[in-house]
Amino acid sequence: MSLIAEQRPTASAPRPADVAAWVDDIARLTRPDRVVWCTGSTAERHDLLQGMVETGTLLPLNPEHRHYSFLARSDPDDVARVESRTFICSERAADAGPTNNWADPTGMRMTLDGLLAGSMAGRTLYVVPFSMGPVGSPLAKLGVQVTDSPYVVVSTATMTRMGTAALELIAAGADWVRCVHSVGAPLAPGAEDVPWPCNPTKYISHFPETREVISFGSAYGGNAILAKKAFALRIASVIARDEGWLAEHMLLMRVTDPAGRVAHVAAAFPSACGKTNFAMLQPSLPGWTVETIGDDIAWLRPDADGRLRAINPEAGFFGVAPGTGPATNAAAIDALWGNAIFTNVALRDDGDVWWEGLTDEAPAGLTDWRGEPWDAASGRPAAHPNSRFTVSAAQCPSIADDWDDPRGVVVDAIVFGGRRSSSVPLVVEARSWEHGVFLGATVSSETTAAAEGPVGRVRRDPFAMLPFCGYDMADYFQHWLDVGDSLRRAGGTPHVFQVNWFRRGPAGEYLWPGFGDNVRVLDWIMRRLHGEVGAEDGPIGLEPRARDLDLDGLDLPPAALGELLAVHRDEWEAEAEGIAEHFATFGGRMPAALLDQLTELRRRL
Ligand code: GTP
Ligand code: SPV
Ligand code: MN
Repeated sequence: MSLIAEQRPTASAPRPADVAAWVDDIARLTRPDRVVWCTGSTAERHDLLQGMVETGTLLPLNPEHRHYSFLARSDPDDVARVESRTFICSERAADAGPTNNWADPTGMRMTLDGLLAGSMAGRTLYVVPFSMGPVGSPLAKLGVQVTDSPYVVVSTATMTRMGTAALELIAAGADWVRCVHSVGAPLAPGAEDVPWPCNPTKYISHFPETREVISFGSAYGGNAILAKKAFALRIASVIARDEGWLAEHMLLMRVTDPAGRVAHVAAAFPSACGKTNFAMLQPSLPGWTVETIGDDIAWLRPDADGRLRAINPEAGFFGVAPGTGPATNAAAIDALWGNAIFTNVALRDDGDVWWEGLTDEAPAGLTDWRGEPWDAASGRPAAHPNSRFTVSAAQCPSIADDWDDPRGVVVDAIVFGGRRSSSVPLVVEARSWEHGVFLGATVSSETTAAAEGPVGRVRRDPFAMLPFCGYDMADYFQHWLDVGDSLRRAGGTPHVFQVNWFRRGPAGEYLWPGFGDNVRVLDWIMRRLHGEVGAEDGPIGLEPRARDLDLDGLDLPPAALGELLAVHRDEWEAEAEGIAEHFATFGGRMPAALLDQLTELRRRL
């Protein structure tokens, strides 16, 4: 018998009345067999992991290869975020904007009440309190998730500061975000459970005015670990709008050059487009260091001195496994030595994990992510393209010593990137904050396996926030402009850059080596911050002169370099057309400053 059933909250843990009343309401609706308040203790995590091994949700890996780590195989129909089932239920449809699925909050609550009625029968309802950001930091926010998934509990324990400390702050009167999650798979008495309970009907619903999230039917990633995208981006972006800060889909890093100069960089790339890799970059240029602060989400807020300060609200990494290997991301590989949960990767016959890109050759005797013997000739990947690892940030060798400093770091540069085979050059700098906001508002990228749907289609993904902005995207653009105004009044705005590691040559090959060599772009950025290099004022921004890039030791044919930096007029006329169509979808809410930027782009072309 599982130890879970015997677990009881310690007598000292607070039970804030408002949380308790909310939990009671949900328990009355969902009818779990028991309610457990999580404390965040190691013993609690251990019991949950053991319980999941007993039910078959987790497979323990061979401890000789991977200390205290586990493999989860999801339902094959529950493998990524489902944007088509993600709803912003603002009181007015217009406030969700044209990029979100809006649903009437009253109707949605009725639908969800119907689905949640009895949905936790036979299961445990876990009460999971957490802090996004260092506990007690002025930049942090609190939340409580109730969930019937122990996998979500242990994932949240890794991804956030989960436990009693958060509850103590709530008991002392701090605001908190309500997150309700059910996999939607009630168990009849005596019925046998499946390893990955979920429901074909899925809803990930957000109520921005009341700061609530209700998610039904999925246990995967951002659909279920509600602290992450649902709270720290969708709800937080609304709170940030109201409070004058920014909740962003950004990595956060500290870069130090050979002269010892330090810069903090926040960079937005769409899902599975290289944030984790960039955040943990191992520089190929001597004398440089990159320290990781965050790999997916950053909260940025003007401080009392008018500087933009940022924290990573998370405490762990939920990283894309495929493509992560010793050559591309050694820091992530080292972080995964133990205490990790892998979801939908392949299993080796020696009890370790494997995925495409971990080694050049697939080992013999693999079991694929579905649990079937893998046949290389099948043409199917052994690991699901959106398979992930969940591991504590503190385990990452490149993590900054002070990554959890409650004061955060002052951001010097903001970078926007996307996955584009053509058109977008390696790097350009924005001429102004307004131009920087234009670069953010026009980010485009080929879609990846991080969300349901076709992969490789170019779409506009403004600020890499298309699936994550909790309100009207045009209002969000205006908010970025407003934050810039307040920073400027106080002294200055960060420099803004646009990058693209993914431009391809005639044979479809990547022109830029990427990964550790992306430090060469950081080098240019650093010298721009210090006013040491000039730039060409080109049609799309301030372009590097080839001679200013440090390409020492790089085997880059001149033609490839030329194409990496090229701005082709015909391609950009088409881009401008695409941007005009993109902006037109926002109608009258589109800020004039950005329409002016588009006019300026066309004039320069
Ligand atoms: P989410 O967690 O989904 O938000 O994604 P992410 O942006 O953190 O993605 P991640 O860093 O895990 O990137 C995943 C993919 O990008 C992998 O397939 C990597 O191999 C690829 N990638 C990352 N950096 C580079 C690069 O510099 N060049 C190239 N060509 N590919 C890269
Ligand atoms: C993303 O899709 O951008 C992720 C993974 O970071 S998830 O948490 O599932 O949203
Ligand atoms: Mn992400």
